[in-house]
Amino acid sequence: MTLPASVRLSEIDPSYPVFEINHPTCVARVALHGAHVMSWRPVDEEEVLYLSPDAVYKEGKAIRGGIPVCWPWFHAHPADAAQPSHGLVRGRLWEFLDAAEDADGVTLRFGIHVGIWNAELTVRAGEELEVVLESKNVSEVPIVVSGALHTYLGVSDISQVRVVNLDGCTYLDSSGERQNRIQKGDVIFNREVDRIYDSSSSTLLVDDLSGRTILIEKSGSPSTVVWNPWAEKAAAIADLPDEGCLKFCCIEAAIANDRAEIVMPGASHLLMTRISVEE
Ligand code: TA6
Repeated sequence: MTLPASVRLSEIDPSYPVFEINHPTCVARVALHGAHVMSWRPVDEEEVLYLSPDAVYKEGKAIRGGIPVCWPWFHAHPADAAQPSHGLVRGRLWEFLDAAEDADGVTLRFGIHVGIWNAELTVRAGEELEVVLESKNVSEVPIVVSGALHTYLGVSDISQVRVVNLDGCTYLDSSGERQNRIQKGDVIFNREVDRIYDSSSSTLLVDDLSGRTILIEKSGSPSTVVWNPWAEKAAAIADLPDEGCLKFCCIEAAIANDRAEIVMPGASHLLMTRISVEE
């Protein structure tokens, strides 16, 4: 495997390879399991993503933090409760396709094939982080695809952050009894938040304590998921420390199951998220 000068292959253990990027623009790590971005920061910034110190690194288990790739469905399988939550690929070993670098950053490409499902994931890490999931239909019949780029963004204190630009959007509130609601103003966090917004627009994560604002752009995504489990649910998540829920907010470029894309034979669907730190 030939890698550009700014990419080095390391391992968490011999069966768990990780691409380490040290480029003039950014520092990042991407695991081959799940094609999972574990960390990323522009070179003169603090880490942008949250990675649980209790994350488990083993085949079949998704890393808690970073950017899990949930695909080819979001959350519960729409028809078969026996299928795993959030799809089939977040804990699997992907194939490394290639890597390249230029003055603006590093591009890594990964591929996966599970039954009728084929995808490619492109990670472009530089001053911005861009992740593109391409669902490719190489079969003879239409396929139905949903999913999410389930981004965990690090925050100073969850009670001090706001998510901006969802005002007026309808959403499915999945905390407690599922209900449809309308967002009024910014999203704030003072209890569990588990919401699927009807929105294909960008959002901003404003961290009032640290003074940092993160811009989350996206495309190919009719749903924005915002999630923080809050203390009680977090306590039941084994790979998250008790205080972990204070330190992240998930903002996910998603395709909810009821907004699933039909991909025709020979066609592709692109789901993209782009993250940058606002000046
Ligand atoms: O995207 C939000 C969500 O679906 C929540 O309902 C919550 O369960 C979360 O993802 C994490 O799921 P996981 O399977 O990674 O524990």
